[in-house]
Formats: sequence, structure tokens, C-alpha cells
Amino acid sequence: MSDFVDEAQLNVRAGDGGAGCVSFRREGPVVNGGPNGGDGGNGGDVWLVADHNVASLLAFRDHPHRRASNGVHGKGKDLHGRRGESLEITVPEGTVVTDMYSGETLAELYSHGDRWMAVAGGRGGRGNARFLSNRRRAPTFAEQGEHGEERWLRLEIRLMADVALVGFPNAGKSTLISVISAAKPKIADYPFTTLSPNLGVVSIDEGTEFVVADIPGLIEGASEGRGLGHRFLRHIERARVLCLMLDLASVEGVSPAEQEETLLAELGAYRPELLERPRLVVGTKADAVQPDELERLGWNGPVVSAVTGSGVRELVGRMASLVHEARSEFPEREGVVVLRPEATGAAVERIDDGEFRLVGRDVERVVALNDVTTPEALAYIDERLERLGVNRMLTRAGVSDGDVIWIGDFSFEYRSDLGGSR
Ligand SMILES: Nc1nc2c(ncn2[C@@H]2O[C@H](COP(=O)(O)OP(=O)(O)OP(=O)(O)O)[C@@H](O)[C@H]2O)c(=O)[nH]1
Ligand SMILES: [Mg+2]
Repeated sequence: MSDFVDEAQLNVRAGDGGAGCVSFRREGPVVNGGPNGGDGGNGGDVWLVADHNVASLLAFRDHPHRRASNGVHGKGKDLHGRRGESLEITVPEGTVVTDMYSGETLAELYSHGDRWMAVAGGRGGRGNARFLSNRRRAPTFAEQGEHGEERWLRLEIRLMADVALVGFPNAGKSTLISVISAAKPKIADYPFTTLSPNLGVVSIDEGTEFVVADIPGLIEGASEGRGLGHRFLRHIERARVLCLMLDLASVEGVSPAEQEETLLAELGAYRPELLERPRLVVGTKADAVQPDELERLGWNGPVVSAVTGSGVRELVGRMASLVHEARSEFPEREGVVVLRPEATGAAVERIDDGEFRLVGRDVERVVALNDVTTPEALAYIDERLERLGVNRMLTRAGVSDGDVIWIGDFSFEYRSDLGGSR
């Protein structure tokens, strides 16, 4: 498990759309025939897919850039370009995807098969055959393909456990999980033995199962980044129930009450809601302390010994009933959350005195023609912008005659009497 990588950065780029083609029929008896330029194919999309065969995000460390293929350009004779192949990137179950820059949560891929489209391929450009109309008998322009989207993502695995074992290093968390489940983590008599979380399934009887996570030890200051616990605090976030494990045989002599206080303070500092989570508290290594010592330690809560097995059944029973309650309260997992505001339409941005920029997928597409110098192309642009309501938007934005309007690399002078474009 030394290569357990639980966060990664990923750059995804969808394929570009192929360009539409400008072409006219010429063969045989047809001279000066109609337009027959085919459309470009759409670019491939990039998808993230949860897969239970993938255990870590290690693969992204060396290969953070992934891209889908481009669409093929259209050709004459109404030949449309093939669409670019989409790319599916497999990620472990429990991967949470956020925007690297805004930190916004984009998707949560919980279980095998959950899919999320990270970036959409650019649309293929339309060939000139598509621009044929009564007024435009010989369109000499076609659309360029749209660029595929590109973005930086942050991936993070958040384990989904029913119960998280939370305690100081060396408190006996790994030993307990090895006793109550089939998990076989490393156990040793020194702190920070566990460097990455372990999951184990506890089966009580047929049909009653729950998942326990053994989280690396927390120390004071973990919520500010001390020790190793800090990176793992977020795994605790997902657990329905917390089980605080207090070391009764602590060599450093930190009393159970002090351990509990520190653990709760760290959890609360990291995320106050964690303190609302249903929780159990148990003293560990009961076999190593005499009853009179317990009194001296001031501990009168439940105790457990993973070595002799005393108290284990009771603890597992209490875990099961809290898990049961928590599950019936929130029976549904949230499923795949997809928040992807569609960047379509149009907006006006003021860039300077007398200079404005129109942005948005739709307006930008209007001017993405292979040739914007022909009268037909200009007439087409005019017509489309009008239909998108651009004139009204410009008026509302306070644009006046003579101002320069930019769309992509294309610019024109605003003239209200001419409906805006020129
Ligand atoms: N006597 C006794 N020793 C125990 C018991 N449980 C664990 N130990 C010992 O305590 C030491 C630490 O146990 P681990 O299970 O590795 O502790 P941990 O909480 O996982 O520690 P980290 O991974 O470092 O956070 C080991 O030497 C265990 O053998 C117990 O019930 N009784
Ligand atoms: Mg451990």
C-alpha cells in the first residue's frame, strides 16, 4: 500500500471539432453545381468512470495530461468527417472531482460504473452545404470546428466507510480492524505504522455488513497539518459513525480523557459537523491495564481488548446499531453529483472606452467561419447575431454608434441603424 495516492491533478482536453468544408458540385454534366461541403466530425469527449479495479490515483502522477481525439474535417461530395473517439479515464470508487482553480465540486463518483463527462468535445463545423438558402445560393463559407474544452481537475479519493476508527497513533486501530474484519494491515509497536487508510468489511450475520476504515493516527495539530493524520481527516468526513479509540496503555501517559479531548478538538477544527456525527468511544488494550489502574486513569467507559477479544463483540454490536440508525436516516447515497453550468448564450463585457467584447459559446460560434470576408458570410453573421438577441444586449450594455465590438478575433463597428453589425 505504499503507493496509495489519494489525490492527484489531472488536465483533460476534449477533441476539437473537425472543420466544415467549402465545396461545389462539378463532376460530369453538373457545372457550377450546388454546395456539397460536408460537416466536420465532433471532437471526442473525456469521461471519468469509477472502476473498482482501480485502487489509487497513482497513474495520474506521471501522466496528468489526457486528451480525446479530434473530429475529422468534412470533405467535398457531402462527406462528413468522422467523430473523434471519446476517452474514458478510470478512477477509483469514491473519487471526488473538483475544479482545480475554483475548488468547486464537479462530480462524485461513488460506485463502479458511475460516469461523468469532464469535458465535451468541440462541435464539428458545418460544411457550406448547410448554409444554402433561397437568398444564399452559393455559400462560400463553412464553419470551423469548435475547440474541445480543456480544464484542470483535482481528484481526491474519499473513502466511504460506515465506521471510521479514530485515535492517537499506536492506539490499536489496525489491530482492531484485523480482528473484526478480513483486513490485514501492518501492526507494530510504534506510532504511525499505518500510513494510508485500510478498509475492512465486518459481517455480523447474513445481510448485516458494514465497512470500517482504519485511519492513520491523529495527533494534536493534525487539523493544521501536523503528523500524518491531516491528509486523512477528509476520509473521516465520509464515515457515518466515528469510533474514538483511546489508548488505555499509552506509554506517553496521556490519559483517555485527554486523548478524547484532543481528538474531538482536531475533528471539530477540521470540520465542525464531525462533532455531530454519531460516535462511540472505547478504551483499548484492556488486557494491559488492571482494574485499579482504570480507576486511576479515570476511565469508566467501555473497554476492549483486541488481544484477548474481550469487549469486541459488544463493540461490534454497538457499531452495527449506530450504522443501522444512520443508514435509515440517510438511506440514499447522493449518487453522482454533476454541476456543470452550460457556457452557452452570450454576454457583453466592456473592455475599454468604446470597446466591448461579446462572449459565449453561441456568439463565438457565429463568427467561427472559415472566411468572414465574403458578403454572404457577413449577411449570415448579421442574421444569426440578430437572432441571438445581441442587439438588445448591446443597447442595454450602453454601446453607442462607432464603438468597436469584438467576438473572438472578429471585430466590427456598431451602427444602431444597421442593426448592429458590419
Ligand atoms: N496488549 C495489547 N496490545 C495491543 C492491543 N491492540 C493493539 N496492541 C498493540 O499496540 C501496538 C499498536 O497497535 P496498532 O494496531 O498498530 O495501532 P494503530 O492505532 O493502528 O497505530 P498507528 O497505525 O501507528 O496509528 C501494537 O504493538 C499492538 O500489538 C490490545 O488490545 N492489547
Ligand atoms: Mg495502524
